[in-house]
Amino acid sequence: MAPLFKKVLIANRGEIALRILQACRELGIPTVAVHSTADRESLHVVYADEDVCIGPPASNESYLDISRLIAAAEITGADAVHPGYGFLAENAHFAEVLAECNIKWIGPSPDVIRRMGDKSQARETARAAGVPVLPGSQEALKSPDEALAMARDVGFPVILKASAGGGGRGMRIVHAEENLESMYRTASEEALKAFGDGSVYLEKYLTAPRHIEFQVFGDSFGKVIHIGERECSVQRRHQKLLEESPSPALTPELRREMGAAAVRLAEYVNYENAGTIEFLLDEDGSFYFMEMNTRIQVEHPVTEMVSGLDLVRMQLEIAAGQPLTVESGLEPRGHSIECRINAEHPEKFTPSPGMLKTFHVPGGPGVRVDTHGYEDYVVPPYYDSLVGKLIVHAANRPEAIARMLRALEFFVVEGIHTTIPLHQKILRDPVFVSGNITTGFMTGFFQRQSEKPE
Ligand code: MV4
Repeated sequence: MAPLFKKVLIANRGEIALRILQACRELGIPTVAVHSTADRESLHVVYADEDVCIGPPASNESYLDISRLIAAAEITGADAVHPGYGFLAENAHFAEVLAECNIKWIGPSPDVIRRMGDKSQARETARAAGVPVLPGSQEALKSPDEALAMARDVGFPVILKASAGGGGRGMRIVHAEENLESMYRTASEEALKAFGDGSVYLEKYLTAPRHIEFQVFGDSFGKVIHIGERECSVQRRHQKLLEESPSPALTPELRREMGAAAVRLAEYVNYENAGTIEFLLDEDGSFYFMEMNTRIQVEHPVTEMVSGLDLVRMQLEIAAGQPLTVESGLEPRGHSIECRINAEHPEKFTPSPGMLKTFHVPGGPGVRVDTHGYEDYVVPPYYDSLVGKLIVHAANRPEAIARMLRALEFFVVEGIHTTIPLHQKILRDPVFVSGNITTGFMTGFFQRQSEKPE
């Protein structure tokens, strides 16, 4: 059979560029790597069939420069582009320009990207699709007075969120009326600075929810499925540290209910390709739509481990016009955990770029390492500090924790600091082990650590 595409250009770097390249290779699709001058020695460049240098280290002049990416696609004859995550993955304009150039975008339509990219509009879309949302504003707020009236209506605490945001920037939790006006102003200013859009909306704030997200897929024939959930409550400064699937909180009934809600929303917007629907799950079992991500995510491997599917391969197949061949409602097989291995100082959480003087990756049963790192590779200081992801799969959660502790011990990195020691402490934390993890987990974890007798 002819390959799905003539040539796929991978508009990304690091471990995800390598992950996409692996999927293309298995499907017999030739690949083009693009790279900045800082990434010449990166593995995605080494393994790609062709590579194009697209500019200096600064992302704005390389991985974020649409004209350079289009030029790279044109000179290599690529007929499709996979954006990975981050960079231009949720840039509707890039998707439009590619369409104009007759290059297939491996992702959802520009209209859906735009609609879900505005978080306040996404909330309204979820409500219209019959998916529960928290009490709050229907549209972006127009004034501090409107915010105050709305907050009184839903009751404190409330949370202000940037419409153009996501991931915590321009976000403020407000516990009392007297703080609302000033926090509204600072949230809006922060959003304007960060996203060029100062719009802010408001929701009732849940104090101890779980962050649970559903993997969805749609094909070009209108079929939409979900592939279960990921538990992502272990975050620090709105950066996920560790993810798992299934969530220890979900019963098969709740999984069916939340999965059906996720599918309903994706169907409502005629979603095509891979997407993620984020929910907050309250202690009483109620769940609420939070955001939709219109890309493949960093944590997709835990879904792959418990479903046995190759999500990147599915993205390529769908973009090439093939139908989905799996159904919703797969029971998760065993348990999977992912630890993000970041080049950063374990206590200060500041970046720790530099040369990997030793880089021994673990292996053995149920262990997967997604990384672009190797011995003597230099982690450049210009990009995200993720150097790899360690993923384990085992029969159940306790065995997955034990397997992850073993794999972390056998993951030897010298030359830079990493999050490996932090993960070892988290996996031994009694609250983590109990599975009773909420968005406040890391705050409580650091308190327990500081109280520990040494
Ligand atoms: C919330 C919330 C509670 N109630 N929204 C949104 C962006 C995300 N990174 C954090 N967000 C939250 N939105 C309402 N209405 C709590 C959080 C939140 C959180 C969510 C997941 C994991 C860690 C978190 C830490 C603080 C706040």
